[in-house]
Amino acid sequence: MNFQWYPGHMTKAIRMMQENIKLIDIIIELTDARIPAAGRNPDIDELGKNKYRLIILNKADLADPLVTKKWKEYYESQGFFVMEMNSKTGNEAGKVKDMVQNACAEKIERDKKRGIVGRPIRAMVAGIPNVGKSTFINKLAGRASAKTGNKPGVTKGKQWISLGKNMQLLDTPGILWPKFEDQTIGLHIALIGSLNDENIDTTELSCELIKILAENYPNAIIEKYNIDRDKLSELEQEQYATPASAVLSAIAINRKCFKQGAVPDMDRAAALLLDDFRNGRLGRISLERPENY
Ligand SMILES: Nc1nc2c(ncn2[C@@H]2O[C@H](COP(=O)(O)OP(=O)(O)O)[C@@H](O)[C@H]2O)c(=O)[nH]1
Ligand SMILES: [Mg+2]
Repeated sequence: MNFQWYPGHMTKAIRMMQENIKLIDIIIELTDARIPAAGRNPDIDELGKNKYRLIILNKADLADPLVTKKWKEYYESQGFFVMEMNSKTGNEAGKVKDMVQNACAEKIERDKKRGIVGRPIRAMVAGIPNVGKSTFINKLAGRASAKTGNKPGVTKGKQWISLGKNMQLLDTPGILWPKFEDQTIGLHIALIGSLNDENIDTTELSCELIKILAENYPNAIIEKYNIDRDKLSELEQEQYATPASAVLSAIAINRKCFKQGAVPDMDRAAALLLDDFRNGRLGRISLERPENY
């Protein structure tokens, strides 16, 4: 499969970040806990090389907790401050503020020696579209101050949100467009639903998901859709069937998605499977493991 992103957006977003980055002490970078590697744009390391760094493994409620723990250790070993988070509940918002103060301790100490006391730490949130930046900012601010939704918000004037007396947050997050350095990255971003499905063959996409799950979560689909293993073997014998398409047929049968003539409707089954996966209804699943990076 082939995945692309319109490159025009990228230069504009990077320019915006280069301007804003001068104003801040720390970058709070959000990445999706299900795809912590593909969900980061590596340009941020160059952009933020003189800044304190905090990585938020967001949507941790949808990811495999054991794998998320390994990712936390992985990024910590690279010198980042790391936290896992569910921005929808925002329960960890207080902890984020504490961690920002910790991450910037050196600077706070340096300020103190110069007689500067009580100057708030300035932070910017950054991440790829749909990772949860607006939701995160709202929860940190404790009110609906940033636009949420599936499209990146409209930029207005530069505004700071005060988070107590110790911290200020730029209300416009830095949008990092994903970098499709290899097709696995594009695939993973498409699977979590952060690429527009309109231009993607979702049936093919769902077969890729089936292959990944078969390897790492072999029971997730079988259990969710009550699939009988003998029936599955039967479907695999059909003409043109592949192991993945047979699973998709079985899902169609289980969910009673049929076209005329009682033919399993693969497209509807694919849409259903992707939707169930993206909303955590197949369980907490991680698509990437630090061992492979
Ligand atoms: N399950 C879950 N969903 C989240 C989380 N954070 C954000 N979302 C959802 O992800 C979608 C995109 O969020 P948004 O804040 O608009 O992303 P942005 O494009 O980075 O600003 C929305 O539907 C949010 O409700 C999270 O931690 N867990
Ligand atoms: Mg947004």
